Amino acid sequence: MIRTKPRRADPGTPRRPGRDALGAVSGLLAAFAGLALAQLAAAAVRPEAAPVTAVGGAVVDATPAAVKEWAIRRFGTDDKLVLTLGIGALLAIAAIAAGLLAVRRPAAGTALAAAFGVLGAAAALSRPEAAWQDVLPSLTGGFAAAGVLYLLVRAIPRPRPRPSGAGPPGAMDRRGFGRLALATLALSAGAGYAGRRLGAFGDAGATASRAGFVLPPPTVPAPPVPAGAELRIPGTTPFITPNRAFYRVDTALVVPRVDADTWRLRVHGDGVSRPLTLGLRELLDRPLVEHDATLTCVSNEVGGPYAGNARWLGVRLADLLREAGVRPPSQGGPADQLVARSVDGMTLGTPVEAVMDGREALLAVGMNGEPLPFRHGFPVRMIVPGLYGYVSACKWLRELRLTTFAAYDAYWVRRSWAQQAPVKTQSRIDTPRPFAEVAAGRVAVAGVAWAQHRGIARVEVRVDAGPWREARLGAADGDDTWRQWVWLWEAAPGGHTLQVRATDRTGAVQTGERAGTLPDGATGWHTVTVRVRG
Ligand SMILES: Nc1nc2c(c(=O)[nH]1)N[C@H]1C(S)=C(S)[C@@H](COP(=O)(O)O)O[C@H]1N2
Ligand SMILES: [Mo]
Repeated sequence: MIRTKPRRADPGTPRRPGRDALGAVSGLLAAFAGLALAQLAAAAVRPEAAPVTAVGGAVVDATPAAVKEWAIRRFGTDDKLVLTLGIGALLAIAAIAAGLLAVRRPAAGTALAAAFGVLGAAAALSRPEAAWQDVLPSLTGGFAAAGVLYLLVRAIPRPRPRPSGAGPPGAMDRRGFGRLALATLALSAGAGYAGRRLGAFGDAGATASRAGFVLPPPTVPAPPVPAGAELRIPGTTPFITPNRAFYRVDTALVVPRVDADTWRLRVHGDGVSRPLTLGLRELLDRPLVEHDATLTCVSNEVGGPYAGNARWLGVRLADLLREAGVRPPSQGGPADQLVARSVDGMTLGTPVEAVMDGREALLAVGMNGEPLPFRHGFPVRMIVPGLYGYVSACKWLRELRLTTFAAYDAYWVRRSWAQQAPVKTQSRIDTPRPFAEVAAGRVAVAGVAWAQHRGIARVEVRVDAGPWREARLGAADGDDTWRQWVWLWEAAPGGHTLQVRATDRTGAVQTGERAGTLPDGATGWHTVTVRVRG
């Protein structure tokens, strides 16, 4: 019998789309298997060496400041999630491409898969603090993906022009491919799960060291927060920011989990006559100071959320530096910059003069009565009242090096941010919210204002660019914290624009000139438009 037309359901019919679809599926499965095995390997080597984390970190480091600012504005604290999802999407596209290629040229397709492993390994090696073993997760993943892709593609049913003809070795029917695909999925899921368990096991020491860390009582307690600091206006930021609600800004795609029991701090560099290496217990042999201070990020736009206020507990940094023999530049010391380095290789440069001028610059271990949360730098971070976080607030601290601003640029300075960045006076309207609709009559306009280490002397509000009206201030809790403020507005129906400005205790009025966050912090008056119902 002569068949002129193949029947539609004939499984032996040579049809490209079917093979391409299975090739794409093979590519995705191979990528999944590779990532799962890489994750497992990273749990054994170092969490930061996982391929997506390493590539993500390299992308963060290479991102121009303007793009990073855009990402922070656009995605806020979700920027890390967006980055990871973006890398995942690109990887999926590459995996499909490798699968399609492998259907046609198995050697080329598998080579492409392996090449991604090499790319990940290169990214891992380029990270600060990288060691040679950091290539292992990506290489493991790349070669596993290549192997899986090769096996899967070989199992894709071949077009067989003669139903009786034997296929090439290794070719199976569709069910064979399906079984192999399922086995790959199961093994990858197993490897991924094992990786998570192993990761938790690897973090167990750090988790236990934090759980077992009892904050010593302060030698120098802070006075209680004055009762009047909290104005209790609905819709405003609380005076003390709970740790859970405290903003987080850092470049860490995996929060470093440092074991306090093995943590060491090294102090060395120019003008250090007695270099120090201290464990946590030794550090805490010194007097402990409690101090309230507001931390703000240079990336905070006018009216933005990257500000928080906490009660910190720690060792006076100036005393520790003096112990090491350091003198500030004003007393003839050779170093004007203190470079703090974290366990994940971040560097922040702080003026030695500011740290030693008498302000409560701390190596903090406590935040609002608990050990620092991992996200906020456990076991030890720096806090220097009056300076933006990126030039002072090193989390997961591990080294303090004395040098000069002329000799060394820290991480963000190399990315076009200013070397020196004292906090600019700012004020924010928390209520009413932008574009809110409020009833006519008395409306509480309220928020916070900050000018750390200078203090807030006055806050004024104006409506529709009219005269400035003085707001009522919450009680001051020193000069290093923000102050709440409220102004009662007799709101008339219609659309209105509210603006706020603060004056610091040196008498300087917050400038209305608008400037972006780059290179040393945004300026301008927070402006909120509202509608008042008649
Ligand atoms: N190790 C490390 N420390 C860091 C950073 C970082 O990326 N890595 N970011 C800094 C910046 S820009 C700010 S604003 C503060 C934010 O501290 P928080 O996340 O505890 O609010 O941490 C600073 N310390
Ligand atoms: Mo920041």
